[in-house]
Formats: sequence, C-alpha cells, structure tokens
Amino acid sequence: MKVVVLVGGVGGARFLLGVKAALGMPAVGVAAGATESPHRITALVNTGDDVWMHGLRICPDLDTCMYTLGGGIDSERGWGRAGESWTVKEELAAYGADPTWFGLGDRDIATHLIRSRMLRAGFPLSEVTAALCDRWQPGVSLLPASDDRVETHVAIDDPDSGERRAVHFQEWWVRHRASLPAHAIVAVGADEAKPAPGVLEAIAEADVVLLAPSNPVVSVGTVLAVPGIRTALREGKAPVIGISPIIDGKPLRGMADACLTAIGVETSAQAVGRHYGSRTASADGLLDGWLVHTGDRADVPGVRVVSAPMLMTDVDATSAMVAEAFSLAGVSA
Ligand code: FO1
Repeated sequence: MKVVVLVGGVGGARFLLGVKAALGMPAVGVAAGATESPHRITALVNTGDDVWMHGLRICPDLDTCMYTLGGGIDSERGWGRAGESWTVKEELAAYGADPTWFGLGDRDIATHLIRSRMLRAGFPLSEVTAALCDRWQPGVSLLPASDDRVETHVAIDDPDSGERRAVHFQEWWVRHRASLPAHAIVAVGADEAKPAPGVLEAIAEADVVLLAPSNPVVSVGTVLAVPGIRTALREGKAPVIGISPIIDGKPLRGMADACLTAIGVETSAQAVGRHYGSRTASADGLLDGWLVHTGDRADVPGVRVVSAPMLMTDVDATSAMVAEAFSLAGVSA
C-alpha cells in the first residue's frame, strides 16, 4: 500500500511512528536484512518553521521527523537530539550573539552545518534531506512540501513599542511561547513556491492520504499553501482522511489553539474538520473522512466522521488510530 501523510513536527513525527507500525514496519529505523516492506510511506513535511540562525539553515519539522523515525530524537523535548549538550549555544551567548532564546544543541548543529553547506553548494532541500536520511534511515520518504523558501511569519503587536510588526514563526513560538496574539499568520513565499520533486507523484500514486494530527494552521496548513498540492489531493484517487489534532476542545501539545484563533477557527474537532472541508461537498475542501477522539462530537457536512481513542501515548495506541483511519478510508494493509 502507498500512504502519503501531511505532517508538521512533534505530533506528526509521533503519528508517523504509528503509520509505520500499522504497516508492519519497525517504528524506528528500517527492518534489518532483505525483508523490504511492500508498503511505501511518503511524508510531505512542513517547511514553514524553517529559519536561518547563526548562519545555519534549521528545518525543525524535517529534523524532528528524521530524528524521531531514525532513533535520534530527544523524546522528552520532542525535538533535537538525544544526549545533547549546549556548549556552542553557551559560547554564542557569551558573545552576546542573538538570538539566545533558541536552543541549538551541539549534535543538532552538525545536521545544520551539513544542510547549510549543501544548500550553499546549490543542492535543493529535498536532496539535502535525502542525504541526511542516508544516515538516519527513517523508513519513510521525507519530502519537504517545497524546495522553495516558504517561511511562516506572524503579525504581532511588539510587547515594548506596541507597534504592529511581523516576526518569524520561531520567535513567536519559542521566544514568546505563542503568548502574543497573532493578528495574522502568513506563509511567506508560498504563492511562488512549487511542490518539491516527488510530491505530486506521491499524491497521484497514493492509495490513501492522511492529514496527521499536526497543527492545522502552521503545519498541515502550510503544506496545503503550496500551489498544486490541494488540487492534487482533491483530484487524486486516494481517499483523504484527517485526524483531529484537537481533543475535547484542547490541542494535545503545541499551541494550535493560538493559531486557530488567529485564523478565526474555533478550537474544536468539528471546527477543524469544517476548516479542512469536504472534498465532495465544497469547492476546495479535502476530506472524505475525519477521525475524532472518543467522546468528541463533530458534524462535518459531506464527510464521514468516526470517533476512536486518539491519545498517542505509545506506538501501539498510535498504530490503532492509524488502523481506524485506514478502515475509514476503506483500505487495508
Ligand atoms: N522548540 C522550543 O520550544 N524551544 C527551542 O529552543 C527549540 C529549539 C529547536 C532547535 C532545533 C529544532 O529542530 C527545533 C527546535 N524547537 C524548539 C522546536 C521548534 O520550535 C519547532 O518548530 C516546533 O516544535 C514546532 O514544530
């Protein structure tokens, strides 16, 4: 079976562990020896979080997926490397080099050094990612939604001057913990961006497409902002099943509620399902099915809604969620 998953960072990476397990693959890494799985998983990963810092290109969601699926993640933080140290970060702070609020770990910096050098040599992000995945063997194809620059910026009122200005998503998310009201969230560059090589092909060949329970605005939303992707999903043969990132009115992690408020969508499974929309009953909607947490109610016109336990407490729980999504799609591994 060919599965395409639209993902962001921490939640999306955990979800991908369950997709691999549901297809009988080892959640972390790849099966040893010849037993190559007959199944294919392609993750279309958000690049809106990506940022230049200290001269390095950082791709948080691609790295979080790569480390999580390759066995290098610090599972406590959900991002960055296990066994991390922070010497370079401390030295940068000693120089007063801004920003000091972003956690750049020593091991993680090796990834950014290789990526930055390859990008400067002219390699597209998709080839850089494939090269980094040679080491990590995530067991899925990690594709950036686009090789072109797409960066999420947030319009806020400056906490000191009060004047309205745009900051990079990372400054809003990490420095301010998304505590400043976002007056607008813009995927800068999305209009001119093209889907990365392999993205449209993966969608066209897919047997099922899953929208991971990632942030519907700054993760899945930013992938969908790349021209051509939404149309490919609507016109593709594969059923599109969304997994609600909101459980009884609250985002599980991250601050999806702050992002949903910014775009005027209520923080509920029903509102997010309607935000994605029905493929058959609306002009630009995507969903054939919508999976919500047991006990949540959601009426999404033109979309089949099913409830199931949605807490990704471990790989087995996530795998069970994915199995529910597959049966809602009418496919089986
Ligand atoms: N998230 C934080 O909350 N604090 C950090 O200092 C931080 C550093 C960081 C460094 C590399 C990286 O790949 C991710 C990092 N993240 C950090 C997560 C990052 O903000 C992601 O964009 C979010 O987790 C959303 O996916």
